[in-house]
Amino acid sequence: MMDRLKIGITCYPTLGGSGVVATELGKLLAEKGHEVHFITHSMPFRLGKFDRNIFYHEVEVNDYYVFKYPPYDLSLASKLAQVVKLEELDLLHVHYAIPHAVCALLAKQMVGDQLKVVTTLHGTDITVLAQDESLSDLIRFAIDRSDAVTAVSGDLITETRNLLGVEKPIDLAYNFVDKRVYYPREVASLRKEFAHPDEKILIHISNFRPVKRVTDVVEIFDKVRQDIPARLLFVGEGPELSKVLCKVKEKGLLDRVTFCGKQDDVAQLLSLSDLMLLPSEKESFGLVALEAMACGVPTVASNAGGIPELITHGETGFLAPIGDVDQMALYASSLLKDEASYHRMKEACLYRARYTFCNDAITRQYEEIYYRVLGRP
Ligand code: U5P
Repeated sequence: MMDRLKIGITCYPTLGGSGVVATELGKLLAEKGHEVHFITHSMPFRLGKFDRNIFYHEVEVNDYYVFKYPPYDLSLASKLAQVVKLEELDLLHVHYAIPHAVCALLAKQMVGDQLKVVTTLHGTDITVLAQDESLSDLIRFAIDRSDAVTAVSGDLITETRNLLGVEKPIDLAYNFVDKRVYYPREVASLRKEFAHPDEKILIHISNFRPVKRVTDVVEIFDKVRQDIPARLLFVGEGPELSKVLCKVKEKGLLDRVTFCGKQDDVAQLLSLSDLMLLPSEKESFGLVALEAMACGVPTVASNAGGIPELITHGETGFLAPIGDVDQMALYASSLLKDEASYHRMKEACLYRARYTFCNDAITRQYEEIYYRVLGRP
């Protein structure tokens, strides 16, 4: 008989890999019969349909004039403590060391030690903030005091150790995709709206932050389309969008590139694509490449951060040094021209996504961590 847990989840529920994975994990845990309470500043965008095991508690941040800055962290800590007491939660699973783990630790002090805190590191807080001396002690504190810490790639664990000198054991729990959502969809007629049958479709999905190097995507595409008939889809929005648009115009590619903006059902767009481009400067996991993989779409990426743990060079995609757009373009065109290799790679993608990054196995891994910290093996 399963020991039903009452779990609180805090994440940034907006676009981005961490919010998506935290929400999906919560949904899967609820499906398994656990009671899941999302405690966030807005409704997680992929929460979807009603489930009697899922609850949502909104963190309201009041902007009183005595505060120079709205105190999100304090409002969150106080809401966490309230919900833990009211709903008798067993544990809080928080995404990001700061601010979320720090807030959860404060809530733990308020309600008592029986509350356990599991913290998942997604990258940004470690790679960006740990280099800021003023915050590194606080991040180290959040990690050391959490009852368990997980990270989404081996590379992120190494980086956390190197940058912060953390010795505490960190569990590796890869990101995952729900195989009922991410699979090759039947999109033949939709595909016709984007490209002619003889054209290949390349896709890039991101938040268009500088770290994604989206202008490299344009460079790579420009080289590829000089070799083979091709089109490019951009999905998502963010600060670099106007720069990217300028580059597309400058290269005379406007009629070959479609900007789809933010999209909810990316599995559809992935299914009609032939290749994903992810030339990031830094990537602790690269969730979009896994989503592509699960739809049978290989990725040409940079070899940054955790990407090599996800994409096996020559098997499920190709990797090149950051900024090496020539090499990435070469890999992309040669793969797209070689039908037999492409087919092999597609099959390898489907297999790897299904068996290595399977939602069932990774959800079970998190459950084991929860039972471990609660002393209920
Ligand atoms: N995403 C969307 N729609 C968009 C842009 C991104 O759903 O328009 C999702 C991706 O599918 C992925 C996450 O799940 O946001 C970004 O992941 P990452 O870039 O943090 O790896």
